[in-house]
Amino acid sequence: MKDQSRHRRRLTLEGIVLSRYSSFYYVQSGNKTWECRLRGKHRLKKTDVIAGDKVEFTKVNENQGVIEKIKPRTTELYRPTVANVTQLLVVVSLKTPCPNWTLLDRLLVLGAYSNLKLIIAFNKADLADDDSVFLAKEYEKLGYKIVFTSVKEKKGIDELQYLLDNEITVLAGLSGVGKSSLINALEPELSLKTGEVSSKVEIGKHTTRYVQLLPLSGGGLVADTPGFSQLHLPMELKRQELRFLFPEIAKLQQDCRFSSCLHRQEPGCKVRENVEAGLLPKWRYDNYLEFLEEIIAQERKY
Ligand SMILES: Nc1nc2c(ncn2[C@@H]2O[C@H](COP(=O)(O)OP(=O)(O)O)[C@@H](O)[C@H]2O)c(=O)[nH]1
Ligand SMILES: [Mg+2]
Ligand SMILES: [Zn+2]
Repeated sequence: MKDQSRHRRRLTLEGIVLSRYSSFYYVQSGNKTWECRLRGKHRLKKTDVIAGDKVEFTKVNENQGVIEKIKPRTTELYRPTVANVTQLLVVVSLKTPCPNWTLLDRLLVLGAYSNLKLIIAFNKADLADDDSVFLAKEYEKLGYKIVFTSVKEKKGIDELQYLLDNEITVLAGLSGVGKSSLINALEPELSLKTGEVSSKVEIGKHTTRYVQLLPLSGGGLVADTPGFSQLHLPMELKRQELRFLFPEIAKLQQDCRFSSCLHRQEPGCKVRENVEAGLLPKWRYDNYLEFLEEIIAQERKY
């Protein structure tokens, strides 16, 4: 009798999983982080719950709880493994390291394919030269949300903050572009390690295991892992789908003579016409063709 009434008074809360360590899950709810375990051995498996999951948990004491239920996910990313991600923030440095435009386009394609909102932060604006700023601005014309930032001169940080509010954001970009510095500028208490500049893309097996979502004061969460660790295009991506992942190409789709136009050598291709007339950036089109060949080669293999 006594037990039952205690059971009835048990408080159920809702929260979001920030990280897992061994069999503990750190769940953010009501401005604090709860250390939770999973209910019973048979109902939920350890790997059923991932960072970003929205969960219901019952309170055990002021700091601990038991996860009872996972809510349906809106999105599910692998590498890094995060649920309910809403947007991808690609960080590009305008100098040291110099922008890699093909890598940027690849990341934008991957993000669009995962149905994520896309933001490009052009960082180290304090070091930028006119050429790279010019190219960066082209991305705005193409329809992307861009923001120029400088951690050094504290520029663009407020704007970035605003864009991350109430979103679950994963970061992507070369090592040394300033991802950790930007997160620190947004949330100084986090004091992430920064410093290394190299030309490597941050890839690593460990990134899949220890995903950690960092809470921002504006209610947003960011994955401290460098977003997409896999840079080859998804196996499932079909050659006919790629054209819809480049906004400027997608826009012209109906204007080509053939609705199936892949914008290579087809007659009456408006995309190629626009590129030749200088109305669309050539490097984007070249990257489109490069990715297209990659997909076609991939299709042939299987
Ligand atoms: N001049 C300048 N340097 C920056 C800026 N942002 C970051 N850095 C420097 O770039 C280096 C790499 O930064 P870090 O945040 O570790 O890059 P991450 O590898 O992408 O996380 C560090 O030495 C930073 O101090 C910036 O806006 N301007
Ligand atoms: Mg870093
Ligand atoms: Zn075409």
